[in-house]
Parts: sequence; C-alpha cells; structure tokens
Amino acid sequence: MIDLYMWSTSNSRRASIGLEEAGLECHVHPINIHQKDQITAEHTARNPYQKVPVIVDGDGPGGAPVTVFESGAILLYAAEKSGKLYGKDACDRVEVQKWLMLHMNAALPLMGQMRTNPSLLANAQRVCGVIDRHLADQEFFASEFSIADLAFYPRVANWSHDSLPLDQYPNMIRWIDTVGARPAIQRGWAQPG
Ligand SMILES: N[C@@H](CCC(=O)N[C@@H](CS)C(=O)NCC(=O)O)C(=O)O
Repeated sequence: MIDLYMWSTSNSRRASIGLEEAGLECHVHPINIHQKDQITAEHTARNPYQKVPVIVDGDGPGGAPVTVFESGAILLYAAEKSGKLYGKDACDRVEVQKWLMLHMNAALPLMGQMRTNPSLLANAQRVCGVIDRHLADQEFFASEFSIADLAFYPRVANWSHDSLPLDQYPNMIRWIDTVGARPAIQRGWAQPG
C-alpha cells in the first residue's frame, strides 16, 4: 500500500491523478498547508523541503519501504512501478521524457511565476505556443496517454489569468477536455476529499 500525503493543490494532484492512472492503490493523508502541517517534524522526515506531495510505499524496490517527494519523481515512480504511462516502446519513452522535462523545467515554473512576475509572460506564451502546436498533430504528448500528460494537466485544468487566456491555444483546450474526461483523472482530482 502507498501512503500519499497531499493537499488540494495542483502539485499534489499531479501525484493523486498519477497514482490513479497507474492503478496503484493509495491511502490519502491530508496535509493542510494553510495550518502548516507540512512543517511538522513528522512531515519533515518525509520531505526535508517541507512540501507536498510525498508518497511512502511500504513495498518499494526490493520490497523495502521507500519515500518519494517531488511530484515529477512521484510520476516517474508510479510509471516504473506499474509498467504503465511511460510510452509503448523505447522511442516513445524518449517522447515522454522530452515533454515531461519541458513541462517540469519550463511550462510549469513559467506559468507559475508569471502570475507575480509579468516579465515572464512572453516566455510563458512561447512555451504554451510550442505545446499547442504539438497537440495540433497528436491526441496526447507522446503516442499514447502518459506521465507527460499527467505532469501538465494540473497546471492548466483550472487555469485563469487575464494576460494568458488559454482560449488562444485551441489544441491545448481540446487536450484539457480529453484528459479531464478520464474517470481516473476525476477520481484523483477529488482527493484529498
Ligand atoms: N516542486 C515541488 C513543488 C511542491 C510545492 O510547491 N508544494 C506546495 C503546495 S502546491 C507546498 O507544499 N507548499 C507549502 C510550503 O511551501 O510551505 C513538486 O512538484 O512537488
């Protein structure tokens, strides 16, 4: 059994939707970041960065317990453990890795930080344009649904910002609707309940 420590935030939901899509059963523990539950000694032992999400898998590699923090690392862990969501072959796995890295290293930080730093708007628009053009030719980021989709979805699912309206990216909007209709996404999104 996997224990998932999370709050109702986009970073946390990256983990809860990833575990659901991977078909990995988990027990969800709410960590209320507004009450500073993330800075307790108990949670700091799980994540020295004192953030959510974190998972603790009692049945990690070799059967030993393992703790994973950082939502991108949790997606990779879920994909490797389940054998799902990581491309259908070696070539496709490279596609998954490219888009996963673009999301984690460019799209997510730029879209997050442009809210308080308008000088990042042009770069956020640039990466959104790249993503929209890619999705014009493909249903998902790689040839099938993968952790590359799971990494980006929570950032844009409820996105609203006057200077970066997503309706200028019609392929992205179509992709958001497709991903959001998946039952496992809806179950994971409803966490921590
Ligand atoms: N890079 C981290 C970011 C995690 C993160 O920023 N979590 C926020 C909630 S969305 C948090 O725990 N904030 C509490 C704090 O910073 O004290 C990840 O992807 O897991």
